[in-house]
Amino acid sequence: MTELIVLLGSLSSIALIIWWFFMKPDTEVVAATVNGNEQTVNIIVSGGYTPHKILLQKDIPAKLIFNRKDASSCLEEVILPDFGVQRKLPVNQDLTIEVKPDKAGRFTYSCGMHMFFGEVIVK
Ligand SMILES: [Cu+2]
Repeated sequence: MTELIVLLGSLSSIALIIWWFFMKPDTEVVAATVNGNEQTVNIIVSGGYTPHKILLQKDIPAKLIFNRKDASSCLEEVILPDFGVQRKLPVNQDLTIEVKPDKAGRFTYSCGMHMFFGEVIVK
């Protein structure tokens, strides 16, 4: 019986992974607005992150302005591990997270439970 539960559990995880990587609609990359030596981008947090992928210019300090519309506790925290950021997001308020994109690459960020993901692309 336990084996059956474990098997069903693994099958549903596999199904979730397949859905996540191959079937989830991919949103477009949104570039931050550069203004002098600063770039900003607004991210709406509601059932995930919109835009889902953010493009930042390398070596320009960036302000990621998160506005959480979703009161579910799942999205109350955002983690950007590559930038050493872990912050609580207030509901219906802008919260600015400042990062220094000094390395080119693709960096994943997520909610505190690693359920919703977004991506910061630095070029
Ligand atoms: Cu979550």
